[in-house]
Amino acid sequence: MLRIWGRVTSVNVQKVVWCADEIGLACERIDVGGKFGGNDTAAYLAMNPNGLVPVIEDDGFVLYESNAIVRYLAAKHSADRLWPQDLQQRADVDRWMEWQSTAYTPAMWGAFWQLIRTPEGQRDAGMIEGSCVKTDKLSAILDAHLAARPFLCGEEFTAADIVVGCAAHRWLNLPVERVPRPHLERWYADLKARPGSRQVTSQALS
Ligand SMILES: N[C@@H](CCC(=O)N[C@@H](CS)C(=O)NCC(=O)O)C(=O)O
Repeated sequence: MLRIWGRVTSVNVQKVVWCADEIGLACERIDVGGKFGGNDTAAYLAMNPNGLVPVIEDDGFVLYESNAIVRYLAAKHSADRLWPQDLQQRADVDRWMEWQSTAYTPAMWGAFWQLIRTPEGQRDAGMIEGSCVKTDKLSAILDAHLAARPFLCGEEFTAADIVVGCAAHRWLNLPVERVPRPHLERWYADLKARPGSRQVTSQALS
């Protein structure tokens, strides 16, 4: 059975949990990281020397890096759906996955860290503001893109919707004033209605 190490409050663990649920894969998840600790033991570092979550083990194969894990699971179990076989369609999915990990999630990190993980009174208002401005600019790109299609890569839900969806869950639930982005909000509501997303989209930010 697939094993996932990582606390489900981590956005990177959420991607893997959601992907496994979309596929309908039975898995065991072990709480590691954050308040659970356990990611600095020799055994854990042997699986991921970075000491970060998530890590998976699948029939003896160990893998870390959340987007690599999502690609692996999607290619193995859902090559017709989550990870398209057509080269250009797959590159489109891959592009949005890169965008999530290199642009969207890093942009919102400051606001998330300050508002959710930093006690009130110690928060850096400038960092929150800067992070929100950057994230809104990127959200405007998503919004315009989603105005023309139901999912990120067209008519079908793919792995791109999972990883960008996890980031959008974080952004749309931060206690900040956001510019209304109706297409982004419609897409997120559609994702939220999917049974596969529930372990993620029902989570309060923490
Ligand atoms: N690029 C890595 C980043 C992993 C990462 O930064 N994980 C964070 C949680 S989101 C972590 O392990 N933090 C330490 C902890 O939870 O104790 C990935 O996508 O898997």
